[in-house]
Amino acid sequence: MLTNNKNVLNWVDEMVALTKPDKVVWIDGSKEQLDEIRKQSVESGEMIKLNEEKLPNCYLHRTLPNDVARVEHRTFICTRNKEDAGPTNNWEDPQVMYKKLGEMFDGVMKGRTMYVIPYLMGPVGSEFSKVGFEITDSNYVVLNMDIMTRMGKDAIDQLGETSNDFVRGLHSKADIDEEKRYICQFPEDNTIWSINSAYGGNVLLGKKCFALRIASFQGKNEGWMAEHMLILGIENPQGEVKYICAAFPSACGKTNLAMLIPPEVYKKAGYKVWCVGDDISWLRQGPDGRLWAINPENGFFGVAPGTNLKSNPNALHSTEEGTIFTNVALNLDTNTVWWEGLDKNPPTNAINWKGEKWDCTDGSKGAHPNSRFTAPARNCPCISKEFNNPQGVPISAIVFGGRRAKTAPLVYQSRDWNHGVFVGSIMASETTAAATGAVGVVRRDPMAMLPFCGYHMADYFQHWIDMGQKLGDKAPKIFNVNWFRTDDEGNFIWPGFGDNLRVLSWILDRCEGKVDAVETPIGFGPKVEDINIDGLSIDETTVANLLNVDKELWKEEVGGIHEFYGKFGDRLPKELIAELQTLENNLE
Ligand code: GTP
Ligand code: SPV
Ligand code: MN
Repeated sequence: MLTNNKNVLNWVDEMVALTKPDKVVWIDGSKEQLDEIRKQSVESGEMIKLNEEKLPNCYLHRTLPNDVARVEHRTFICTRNKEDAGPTNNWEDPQVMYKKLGEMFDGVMKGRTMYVIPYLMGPVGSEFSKVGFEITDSNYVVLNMDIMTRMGKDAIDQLGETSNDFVRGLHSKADIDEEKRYICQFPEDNTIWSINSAYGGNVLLGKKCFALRIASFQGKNEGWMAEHMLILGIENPQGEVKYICAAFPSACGKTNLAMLIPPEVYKKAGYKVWCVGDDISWLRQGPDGRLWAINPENGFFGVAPGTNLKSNPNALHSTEEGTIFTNVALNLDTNTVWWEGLDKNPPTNAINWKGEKWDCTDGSKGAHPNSRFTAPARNCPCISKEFNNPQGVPISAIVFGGRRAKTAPLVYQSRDWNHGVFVGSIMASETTAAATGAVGVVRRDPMAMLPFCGYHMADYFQHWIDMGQKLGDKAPKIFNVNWFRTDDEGNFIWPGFGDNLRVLSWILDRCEGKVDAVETPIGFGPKVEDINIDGLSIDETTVANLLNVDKELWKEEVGGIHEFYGKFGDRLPKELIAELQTLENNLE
């Protein structure tokens, strides 16, 4: 036991009585303890130790083929009133769910070790950080939580001896039975129960379950925001750094944007990019009235496929030490890892993500499309010096974006905060492999929070509007981007990745009032000549195409927005209805 806090001890006792483990181990975060767990995991085959010279302290883990992504259809928000979960969440009554899962958790850890993991979301010593405990029977969870959070004593110290303000997470792999898989949030009790998965976002309870679903609910009640947003800093040649938060749906480019390498012309001019976070932001109004962000996480749970020295060298370098790879291919000749898009030389002597001998010429994939790396933030060559700053960083712009083959232009700016909330609320994006289900289907995903909002989505929109009221003229400017427009052959038109800085520069120039814009039916767009294409192979005609707002497509879009908004009935803020009306008028 690491603490005398009775609230923690009583809860752990209850969970021990329920799950009946053979042994209880409190995780203090010490190297000796973690080394022992790593050793056991290698002995049991749960993890494979990789080449110590090429990838020191790195491991490979494979999950079952039925357990490779978040499961949105089995994720529940359990509030006492069904209404409070809203039309976009699965709901069950908390008493019913506790009973149902209670039966499944009863005795589930017999013959197993229970780990009790204290962890902190947010920088040590920050008044914005929050404490969680995760109880789990998975070594993989312990070792991933060590990378993704500040684990052990820091969390115990932050909680103190008497506080009851911590999130109670219970996880068991159980039988990894997908028919009995449940990811349940009880926002009114600060509680998360997850069973029958051993994969990423389903089981690393500090991440989506706490830092988004529970925290969004806390934020609404406490006057702050928990968002699915990266945080990056852009340093100009004068050495000033401005910070941007960006919300894109899963597997739509947050990690890539957060660590981008400036294109040559920007590098030469003296621009630098600093990563504060790649997935989640907690945002509050600071004493100066501006909006400030912290990254609650301590590592990156990033998409492996497509990550390479050209697309995202900073992410790749982050994985060179102390990293856990999940569901990638194993190169048997070198005992290193490989995934699609890493390089053009797939290993000829290899094991695929399913653990089978893999023939790279037979058209099958070596790595799962949602294979991931869990890498410590400290490894990232461009990690911001503010990463551990308890105050966080002040935000100049908020950027929304998704994967849209046609409708959304490369970039546009909202007319004001409420219009920006509207722009976020109508986000739509093609689905990706980050969740189970069909890939490439366009769906509404407001603020990239559809799978992560822990309460009624219309109340969430209202909360955004309220935050804008509080921030007044200190509020960040709000933009929308789309890196994924395609030509008639289906190829991406915009080069993307590092070149996205060209768009971010326009965004910052707008924030500083340094550049004009053109008014379009959907908001302010750049003048073609204001997107710097120096050093790119595309010309101004292509840029004009990328910026084009097709009125006919947008009229269709309005139909989809009406349908989506229809779900929320009276609870939808009237400000958003007015914005939709304005859009319709502008399209006439
Ligand atoms: P989660 O971790 O699931 O939240 O994903 P993410 O939003 O961090 O996405 P990530 O940066 O890992 O990118 C996902 C996929 O999008 C990868 O396959 C990238 O190669 C691709 N991608 C990222 N940025 C761009 C871009 O600017 N253009 C294009 N065409 N593809 C991109
Ligand atoms: C996402 O799907 O947005 C992720 C991966 O960041 S997971 O942690 O599995 O949710
Ligand atoms: Mn994510």
